[in-house]
Amino acid sequence: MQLSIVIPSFNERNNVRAIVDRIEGALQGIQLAYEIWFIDDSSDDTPRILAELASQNPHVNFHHRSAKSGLGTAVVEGFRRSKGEYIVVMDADLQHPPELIPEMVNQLREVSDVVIPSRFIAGGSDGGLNAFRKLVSWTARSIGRLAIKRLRKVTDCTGGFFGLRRQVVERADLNPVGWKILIEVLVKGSYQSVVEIPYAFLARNADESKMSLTEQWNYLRHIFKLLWSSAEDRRFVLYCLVGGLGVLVNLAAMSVLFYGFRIHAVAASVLASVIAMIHNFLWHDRVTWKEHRQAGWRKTLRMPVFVLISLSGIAVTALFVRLFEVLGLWELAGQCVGIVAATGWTFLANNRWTWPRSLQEMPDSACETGSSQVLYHTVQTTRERES
Ligand SMILES: Nc1nc2c(ncn2[C@@H]2O[C@H](COP(=O)(O)OP(=O)(O)O)[C@@H](O)[C@H]2O)c(=O)[nH]1
Ligand SMILES: [Mg+2]
Repeated sequence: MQLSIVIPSFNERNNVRAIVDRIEGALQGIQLAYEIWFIDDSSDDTPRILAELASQNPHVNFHHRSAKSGLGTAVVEGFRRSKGEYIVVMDADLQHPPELIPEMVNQLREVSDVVIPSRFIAGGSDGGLNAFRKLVSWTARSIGRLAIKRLRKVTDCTGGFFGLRRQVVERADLNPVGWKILIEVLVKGSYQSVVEIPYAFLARNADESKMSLTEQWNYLRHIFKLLWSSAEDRRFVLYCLVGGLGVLVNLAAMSVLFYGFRIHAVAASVLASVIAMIHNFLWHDRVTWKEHRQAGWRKTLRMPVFVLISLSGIAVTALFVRLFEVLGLWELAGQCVGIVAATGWTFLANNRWTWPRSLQEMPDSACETGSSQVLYHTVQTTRERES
């Protein structure tokens, strides 16, 4: 079997026939052995229609699960049951055009391990959503791309339309929370290249969207779970937590020194900052960058380098305050922006110079044992290429 098309379905009685017809039309005349797998959780008569379709059409298979166990696990079940060398995952409601499948298979055959039709590259569009859902979708994508390195270069990581070579997921322990199976595949799969091709996401063909607030919540849980399972992605969150804790330590130390020991305010302030800096250093050394252990002379450099970088962070913050002052803006806002910028800068600098990866280091987690260098690229539409 060359191609398996996996379709999760829930109460899509008015769509399943149409999507099979469209897929058959799209693959007509192409020499390709393929199967269609519906993984269905419906509570209406969709399973009856699927059984009918399967009896009439040898390409169609379906598995009905008695409980509504979620879109993500339905796709994993589809991976398990299907046999194709290439897999395409798509929704049942025709928001994902089956006419793109031949191009996706071409990409998988000749170019890339993973192919993602994208609404957000030149030639693509997401006309299928109203303004509110576009905003929600943009926010969700941005959170995912900010939090997780492997999603950063993918413009459409939250859509349910993608293709892959089977070996990408063959050995991956997929355990998605909720709907966004693609982010699970991108984080846990083994692949060397991802290509995005443009497409127009259209309005639903029939029946209703099953998206809900619970699913948005599940998405955040999923992102957090993936982020926490990767030392590399977890690091920035830990860095911010330690920094926040450091502020509390700073204030507590200042209170004790100034009110308790009656030390001069300026001296107490400087001492409190030094104590906080040491506190932060120890946490970062033992927890935040614990995988980046150094040996020999490199080890003794950590503390002075950390102090220098912390001082440069103070300078960055002050620079922003000065900039806001010059522009006639509120200085306190400048301080806030400065703190954000300094946090980003000092994190990157510490990652690079205080705790650089040592050569003997083990991969950070199981998630990172796959390909470390992934090639990302996009292609233009056929129309654009011809013109
Ligand atoms: N098997 C299964 N499929 C589901 C479930 N929830 C949604 N789906 C299917 O997942 C696809 C995407 O859902 P849809 O309602 O179109 O979401 P939207 O496009 O984000 O509005 C459709 O094919 C649904 O039928 C579920 O719990 N189980
Ligand atoms: Mg849909």
